[in-house]
Amino acid sequence: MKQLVRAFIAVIAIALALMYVTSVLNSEQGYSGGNTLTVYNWGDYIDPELIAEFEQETGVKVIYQTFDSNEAMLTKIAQGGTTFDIAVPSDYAISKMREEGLLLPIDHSQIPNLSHIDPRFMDLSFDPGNVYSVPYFWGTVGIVYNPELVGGKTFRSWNELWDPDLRNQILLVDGAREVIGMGLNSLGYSLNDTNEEHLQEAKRKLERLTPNVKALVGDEIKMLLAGEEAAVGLVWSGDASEIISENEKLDYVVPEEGSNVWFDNMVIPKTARNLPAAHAFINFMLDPEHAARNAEYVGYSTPNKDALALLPEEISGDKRFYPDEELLSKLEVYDNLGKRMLAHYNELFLEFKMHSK
Ligand code: SPD
Repeated sequence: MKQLVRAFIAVIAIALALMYVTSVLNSEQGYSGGNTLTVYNWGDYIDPELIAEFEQETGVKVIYQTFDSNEAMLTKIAQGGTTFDIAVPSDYAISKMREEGLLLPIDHSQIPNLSHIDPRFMDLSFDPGNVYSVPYFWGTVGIVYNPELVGGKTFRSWNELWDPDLRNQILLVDGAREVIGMGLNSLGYSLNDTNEEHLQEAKRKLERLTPNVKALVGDEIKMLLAGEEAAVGLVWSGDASEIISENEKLDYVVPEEGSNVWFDNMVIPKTARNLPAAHAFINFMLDPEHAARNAEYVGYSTPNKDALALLPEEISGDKRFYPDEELLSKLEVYDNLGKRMLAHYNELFLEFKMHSK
């Protein structure tokens, strides 16, 4: 019995010694949350080799989870019980998270690579001074189409989506702001409109689009359009760029009535456990060589001016995905419309989805 007790004490002593050594090593590296970093990002939105390189360089193990809409991400972080160190919300969602106290300030002194970001993408209205967020990717919302499947037709206006010849030919990105915004823009209203009559008018107009809607989809939209399963899509520009690189017959246009310009930024949620690793990850992703590889891999537009300079001219010079100031000045950023109005947009979108089934 005594032997058993001695053996038990020895095991406990070894375990405690190991825990002590690990904690000393971790604190020397400054990683108070253990040697892990939990990243919460959109699906298909990072080159996985960069994650592996970050792990190798820092010794930090990355736990990677994905979401498919700002709304899903917001709900998950707000309800608690998560330990995300990094998340990648869009503009209006960043503003909402700031307002709800869900973000931690970013220590700029730990992000020297911030100097590579084009000043045009800094200090935007959803996060003045970039206190809580750092640019990751940006883009527009528009129409991707396959001229061969629509009799050689090209698109200039949102209203062309209502053409009866497009019956069951349109795929829509499964996003409340994108779909309701498109409905509002097609009527000449702002995609941030909160006038109830305008919203009901957009709702009725969108209901008339349903015979043309084949489905509302997530990341599969790229595979379906490149594979010619549908002729037309309402998409984010980065997805259009990826689709076109798979199938060069397709083209992308931002409609003349106006559309959305959006910004996805990295943030550190209140749930973070490993602040040094979170800052190290942001800085790593902002390194121009890493940011350029990431942009080439995912197909989205980089806000990193020194990464842009490393990209082939066929990417950096493509006005469809790096639009000029003239087009940008006609586009709107989604506003944070406040809790009640955002919930109303989501309701209208859900009703539209029910109608589309
Ligand atoms: N598959 C990556 C999708 C990222 C899209 N972010 C755009 C959000 C616009 N509000």
